[in-house]
Amino acid sequence: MLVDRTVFVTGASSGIGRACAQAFGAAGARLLLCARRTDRLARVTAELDAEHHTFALDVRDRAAVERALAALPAEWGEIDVLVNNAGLASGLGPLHEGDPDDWDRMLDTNVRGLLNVTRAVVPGMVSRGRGHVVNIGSIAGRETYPGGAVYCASKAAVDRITAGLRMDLLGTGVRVSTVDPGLVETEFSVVRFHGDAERADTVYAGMTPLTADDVADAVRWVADRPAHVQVAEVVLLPTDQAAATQVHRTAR
Ligand code: NDP
Ligand code: 8X3
Repeated sequence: MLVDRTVFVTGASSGIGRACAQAFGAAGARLLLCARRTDRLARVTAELDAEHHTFALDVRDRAAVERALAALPAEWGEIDVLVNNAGLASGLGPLHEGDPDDWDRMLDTNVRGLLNVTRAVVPGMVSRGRGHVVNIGSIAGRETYPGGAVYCASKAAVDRITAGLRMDLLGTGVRVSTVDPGLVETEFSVVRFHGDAERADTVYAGMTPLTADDVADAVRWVADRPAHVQVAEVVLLPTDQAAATQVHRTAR
């Protein structure tokens, strides 16, 4: 059902977004891909055997999002599936000692960025009477953990936005889903710790995390259900994780 569908993945230069590009491409979809780092996007498309169109985009920049979507070549204008994946954590520590620039980065990307892209894409879906928005939420949107107040709040906002959008789109034929993973080993923790790869490694030490491909597989499955089936929520955890703060680790 994904053959020749146009799938737009934000944040496709790395991790889950890159894996979604590969999974949807392998399923025969046409890929619209964006991120800020175009060199990394080029590396992703070099691995793809799928029709694709890429562009540089910072989802935080509302005017740029509107311009980029309005300027798409006609053959790329009808988006069937939007994967709102672009996102990040910045910092991990007590709120009262936190850096407000970290808060802005997370809220501007994970919440405002997702809203910017959704606002630019969904009206076309409504006018065509079909479409699917798949948001990448997180276990962090369902549970708060120490040091993660703002990231968790941003993902809780994604959860509420997903539910609200589904209500707003009832009767239009447009579906809305969220895929909420637990620990996935990507560049996420390196970004969170501002490039400290050693600290990032400790997040996944002694346990087997999800891979980006595991998440992409779930996203592809969600998008590939028949038109009358709307998967509202998928929570995907590693077997070694039972809750945001409960992780089984063995010494290695
Ligand atoms: P990565 O850091 O590997 O990938 C993040 C992607 O988001 C990159 O492609 C990055 O591209 C893009 N991105 C970040 N900021 C922007 C921006 N302002 N505009 C456009 N693109 C942007 O991490 P993940 O793949 O793990 O993260 C993807 C999503 O999954 C995020 O929403 C994250 O919150 C969520 N998630 C991750 C989990 C994990 O444990 N890894 C678990 C649960 C959810 P570029 O820098 O080139 O712009
Ligand atoms: C990413 C998962 O637990 O590191 O959303 O916040 S976690």
